[in-house]
Parts: sequence; C-alpha cells; structure tokens
Amino acid sequence: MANDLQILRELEKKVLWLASWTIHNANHLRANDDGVKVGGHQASSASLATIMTALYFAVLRPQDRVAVKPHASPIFHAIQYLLGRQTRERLEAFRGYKGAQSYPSRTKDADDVDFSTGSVGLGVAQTLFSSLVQDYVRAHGWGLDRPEGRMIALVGDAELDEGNIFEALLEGWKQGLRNCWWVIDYNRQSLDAVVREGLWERYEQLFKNFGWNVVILKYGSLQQAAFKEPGGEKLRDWIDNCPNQLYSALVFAGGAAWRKRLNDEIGDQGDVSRLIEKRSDAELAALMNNLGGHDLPTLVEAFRKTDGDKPTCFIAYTVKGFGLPMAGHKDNHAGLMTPAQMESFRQAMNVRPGHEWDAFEGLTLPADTLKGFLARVPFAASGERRLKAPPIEVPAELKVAAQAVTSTQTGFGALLNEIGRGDSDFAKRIVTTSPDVTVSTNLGPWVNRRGLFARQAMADTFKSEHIPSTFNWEFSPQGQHIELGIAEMNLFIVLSALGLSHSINGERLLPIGTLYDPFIARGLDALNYACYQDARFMVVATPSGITLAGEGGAHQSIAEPLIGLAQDGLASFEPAYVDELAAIMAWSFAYMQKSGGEDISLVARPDAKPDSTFAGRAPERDWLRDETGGSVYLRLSTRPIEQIKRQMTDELRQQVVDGAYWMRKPGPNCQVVVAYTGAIAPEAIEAIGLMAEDRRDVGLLAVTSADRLNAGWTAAQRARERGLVHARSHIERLLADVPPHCGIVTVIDGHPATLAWLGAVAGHRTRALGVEHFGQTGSLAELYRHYGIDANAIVAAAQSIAPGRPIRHLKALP
Ligand SMILES: Cc1ncc(C[n+]2csc(CCOP(=O)(O)OP(=O)(O)O)c2C)c(N)n1
Ligand SMILES: [Mg+2]
Repeated sequence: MANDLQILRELEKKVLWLASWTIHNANHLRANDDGVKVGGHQASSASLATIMTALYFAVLRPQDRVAVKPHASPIFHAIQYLLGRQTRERLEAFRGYKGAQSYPSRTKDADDVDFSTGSVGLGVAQTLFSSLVQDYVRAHGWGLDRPEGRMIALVGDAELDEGNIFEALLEGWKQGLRNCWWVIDYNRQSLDAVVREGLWERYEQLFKNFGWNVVILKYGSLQQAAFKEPGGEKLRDWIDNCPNQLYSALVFAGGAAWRKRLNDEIGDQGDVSRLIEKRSDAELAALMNNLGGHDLPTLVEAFRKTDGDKPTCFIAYTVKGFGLPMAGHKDNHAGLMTPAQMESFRQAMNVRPGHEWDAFEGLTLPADTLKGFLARVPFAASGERRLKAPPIEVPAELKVAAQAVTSTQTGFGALLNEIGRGDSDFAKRIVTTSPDVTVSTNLGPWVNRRGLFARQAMADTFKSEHIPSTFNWEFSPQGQHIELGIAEMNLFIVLSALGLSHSINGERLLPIGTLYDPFIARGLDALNYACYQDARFMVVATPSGITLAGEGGAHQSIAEPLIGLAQDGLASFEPAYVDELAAIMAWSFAYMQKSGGEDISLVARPDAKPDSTFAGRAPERDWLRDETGGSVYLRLSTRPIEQIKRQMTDELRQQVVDGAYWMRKPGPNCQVVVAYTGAIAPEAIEAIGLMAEDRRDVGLLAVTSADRLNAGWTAAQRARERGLVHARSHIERLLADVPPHCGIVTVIDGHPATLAWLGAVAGHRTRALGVEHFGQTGSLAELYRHYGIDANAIVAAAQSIAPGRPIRHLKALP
C-alpha cells in the first residue's frame, strides 16, 4: 500500500507536468496567429507546485479560502483538473477565449476560484479582510452551524513590495486578526531580478511586530538529514551565507556546478568532501534544491500543526522554475520552455505522446490508488464550495423628513439614521465602514444607534466619564460599523470582503463604505478589484467637486464622475435632491443583491423576440444588467440646496433610477435644453429663469445617473445593430421630442465629458460645462464663476449654441 506521502509526491509531479503542459499548449500548439505574446509564467507557477500540492491535497478543508498568487494560475487549474473540478477543454484553451484564465478569476473561471488575483497585493489583503468579515458574521450570530475557515494567501516574495499589504497588516493588528495564513513563496526572484539579501529577516521582524506567528521553512527533509551527517553543519552554514543571486545561478547550472562550487568553497578532503562526493550530480542538485518550500513532509507537517488563533506567516524557501530547465535563472519570469526542452521533460515524466492530458499518465502508483486518494481529498469533499444566501427584504421606499434646505450628504445621514431606528432584518444586515471619515461623511447618527464593531467590547471612555460628546463611540461584537484607519485601499478591500460574504460565509451583508470623493483615486485599483470579483457594496463618496469650495484643490474631485461612468460592475449616481437619493438607495439595496448570472448577454435574453420584446420598458433593464446586479457609487455633496416639494410618484422614482427626468419638459419650439447633474441644480434652474424671456420653451433635464443613462444608450444601439429595431433607451425616449435645432448645455461639478455625449444621442449641438483644472479655495460663487459652471456661464453657453436675440440677463464672462 502506498502511503500518503508517496501519493502526494506523484501528484506533485503530475501538477507540475499539467501546469507546464497547459502553458506549453497555449504557446506552442494552439494556433495563435495574432502575433500577441501569450506567455504563461512556467517558472513562477512551478515555484508554488509543492506548496499547493501540500495544501490542496492534504491540508485544506472545504471552508478554507485561498487567494492564489496570479502566476500560479496554471498550478491551480491543474489541481482542480485532478480533482475533477476543471475540464480538459478549458485547460486546452488556457489564456484563450472562454478558457481557463491566465490569473485566477472568481467570475471568469469555472473551477471555483475563491478570490481573484492579478493586480499583485490585493488578493493578499483580501484574505485578511475576509477573515475579519468571517468574525463579524459569526459575532452577529450568523453562520455558526458552519466551521470557521482559514483565509489563506499564497504570496509572491516580490508581491510584498505592494504597500497595500502593509496597510492591511496594520488594520489586521488593530482588529484582532485570526484564521489567516500568508504563505510567502520565497523564491528570491521578482519579475526583473533577484531580490535583496536578507529580506526574510525584515519580514520576520515585521510580521512578529504585528502579532503574527512566523514559520520559516528553509530546509527540506533531505537537507535536514544531510546536516546531521558529518560535515553537515558546514554545508548548512554555507547555504545560510550563500547570496540569493549565487544560489539561483547554481540552481540553474545544476549538479556539476554545485559540486565544483561546494568543493572550492568548503571542500576539506574530509567530512564535507565525503558528504559531497557520495552524491551523484543529480542527487547533489536534488539536495541543494530541497528547500523547505519544495519538501512535502516539511510543508504538510508545518501546515498541520498550525492552528488558527493567531495569524501565521510562512516564509517558504522555493526555487523559481522548480523542476524545469529554467529553474533559478533570473530571466525566467516570462520564460517558456522550448519545444525541445518540453520534449525532454515529457520523456522524464514518462508521458507518452498523445497522453499529455491523461491524469495518471507516467506515474508509478496504480491509477486506482490515486483515484481513491483524490476522492477522499477533504478540500473537495463538499462539492460546490461557493455558498448562497437568500436576498434580504428591502423596503420599497425609504422615508425621511428632509429639511427645506439640505444637502444630499445630510440626507444620506438622515436616511441611514431612519433605517437605524428599526429592528428589521434589513437594518441588521447593513454594515458600514469608513477610513477615519465616519463623522465627516455623516455616518455619525447611524453609528450612534448601531455601535462600532469589535470582537471584544470596549466602552467609550468619554461616555463613562460623563463628558458630553455628540458621538457614542462604543465597540461591541454586535456593533455594525467597522472603523478603519485612513487607508482607502483598505476601505475597498474590506468592502470587497463584506460584499462577498453571501458567497464565502453564506450570510448576506449590505455593506456601505464612505469616503471623500477625491480619495476614490487613492483606492481605485482596489475598487476595480472588488468590482472584478463581483463583490456587492455601496460606496458613498462625499463631499465632492469644487462645491467643497473652502477646502481647496487638494480635496476637490474632478475625474470621479468619469470613473463612475466607466467602472464596470458599479452603477453610479449623483442626485441633487434628497427624495432622489431615497429612491436611489432603496433601489440600490435590492440591486446589490441581484444575481442574474455574470455573463448575461448585453443585448437581451436569448428568447427575446425582435418585435415584441422591446416594446415595453422591461428589456432595457436587461441591457442595464439590472437583474444581474452590481455595486453602487453615490457621489454626494455637502451643499445645502432648496428641496423641491413634490410627490415621489412611481414613475418619477423609476426615471430617477434610470438616470434622468424632465424637471421642466421642453416645449415643441424648444431652443435650449439645460442638462445638469448634482449639486449644481440651483445654477441650472437659475439659468433657465434668466433665459426664459429670450429663448423659447427651454427644457431642464435632471440627470441623476450619467452612467446608467449612457449604458442604456450604448446597449440600445447595440441591440438595434443586431436587428432589434424597436430597442429604445431611456435617454433616447427623453430626447425624442426635442427639436433637432435645439442646443443642449450640460453642466456638472466634475469633468464635462461626463455629460458631453448627450449631444450624440439624437444629434443635438451641445456645449458641455464642467471642471477641467484643479480647484482652489474660494466661495462657492467665486469658484463656480471661475470654472464657468455658474448660471451666467450656462446662459452664455446657451447663447452661443442656440443663437437668437441677445439674452438680456447675460453678463460678460470674466
Ligand atoms: C500591481 C501589479 N503590478 C505589476 C504587475 C506585474 N507583475 C506580475 S508578477 C510580478 C513580479 C512577481 O514577483 P513575485 O511576487 O516574487 O512572484 P514570482 O514571479 O517570483 O513567483 C510583476 C511585477 C502586477 N501583476 N500587478
Ligand atoms: Mg518571487
């Protein structure tokens, strides 16, 4: 009977073979006529072959979740293939259309990727925050019937240069992180080069400082045995003092080179020489390559004896390109084996031509033994590892008593405060978080009601000392606000973790993160990452724009509306009025929970009939992916503006959500339409008034979501191009009756391109006003005038694109 170690050794070989073959197939065998470099990172993958074999086949349990280093994707897919969770077709199409993905992807891969990776550093931090979210969920009494999982990142050593990892590390320490493992693939190579000497010592110290266990896996079992031989101590010292560059170079050069070097440097004609000489070149190379990260017994033992209560960092010494001809070479990052090298690798692996994809080809143990083992692998025991949670019922309307003059930011605080009064499941599932701008983004009233989250209760000393304070800052396991330090990267990664809780923990959360609008840019890659893996959350960005007046250029956002327009997976809104905000938020909480499938065709359902389906409004919702759902970005303002007294009808609510409505419908002879977004509403209204005597039937279009409006328009065009002739988007219907000669002036406190496309919808001449240059301090009136978005600038733009008699209220522009 083969023991488990023998089986794991066989599987390790097979994993390495399959991953290498997958990459080779994509590069050399599959037609790739487009001349684009395919790549595939054979060396980078091989580095993790042993560690991942140990983890997936011997250590992981179904509840554990892993972020796999981007370039180890082929190893991951090979392992899933052996476990029957990945198809040969997808492996054959690796890096191709609908094939296994170059970097593990939750949304594009079919083999149950836990966390997407690709932009290095982000997946690592995601595991940390996922562990905190697991604690959050359990502290609230949910999901206790399931075992706690460990959140594990397989980290490249050069990946640790990414600062977001250290931001996360600090936050993890503050929040009492547990159940988190980071396994560092210490191959001492990055993309370009060999890493600095002694980096492991810095890491060790650093992780210990943040309360982590550090386990250094430097020597494999062959090395450990050799160190016990006479002369072994000398060998160990030599290894310890060998510079990274040299070690890598010798790994590449192989057994004879090791022999020469070791004899030259520590040969003593005695014990050490005997230790070297009694090994063949191949054995010597195997010994020197037998670093901790390539030694199954060492790895399995180290992983098995680590429990979850402290976070643990494993520094596993590895060889980049382990087992492959380019092993150790500093230029191997994107290196590929040549067909000739692959051929000798095939022979060495005993794989017959034509049997390259056979799971057990060339192995020495009987297939039944291996099959039996694979069928018992705990990781794959419970089938589908991705969990589901039913949607939380959301009120159709959110009520708030808005003051006569107020801002959207104040409205947001008031709406959440109202929700916070209730004891519904909806209120309980909301979790808020903010990077040290909780109070200044108006989450204060909500936090006062619902408390801050910590696994251990902490009293608010100001309160217990009876010192008056507006805010009750009490921490408890029941709290519903996660207070973060000032790191916007962390905000978006925790939102990513919270927003996947339904899938990871089987418990749905409704996460809301707040920050200042300009600082979205600070965490932008993490926001993109969160959207890419289809996490569901609401980002509330406030204050925004030059409307922030006195705060000046460093705090005033310009480009963010364009991010809102372009970011996939994120529906963006910028309402002007609190009743609009209430409608948008109610819709958003439901939208965040929809899951109509990731790959829904943009055009329409497959059963859509060209003539009837597009007659009603519903299909446009399909193009907008309303049934697919997504995350939401609300760009809010601190500017108090006079609210409109009106009834929020169902029709108006729908239009607000669809992206625009006529605040003042243009008459049949309309010469000018003003289309505005957000806090600039009073200027747009004022401009309409100033023009009224000199331009006929002026229209005022309130744009609540340039993003959704634009997406609908694009999708309708695409639908028509595919034969659905009646497809009409919301903006096309709104502009249908605007006469062709009419001009459109758009205005937003943000980049003008956000709305400039409106002119292309029905061919109206358009002038787009907005902010193109850094802001500065000043009063609101001064800044609006300076940047040309005040009422007078709107009127001047109208006069220039919709000529007629001079508009008498127009003043000369500064
Ligand atoms: C944010 C980001 N920047 C750059 C890259 C390009 N890149 C991919 S891997 C890599 C180096 C990785 O080195 P390491 O983490 O040590 O992994 P190894 O290849 O040694 O296994 C770089 C720079 C990336 N994927 N993401
Ligand atoms: Mg490396």
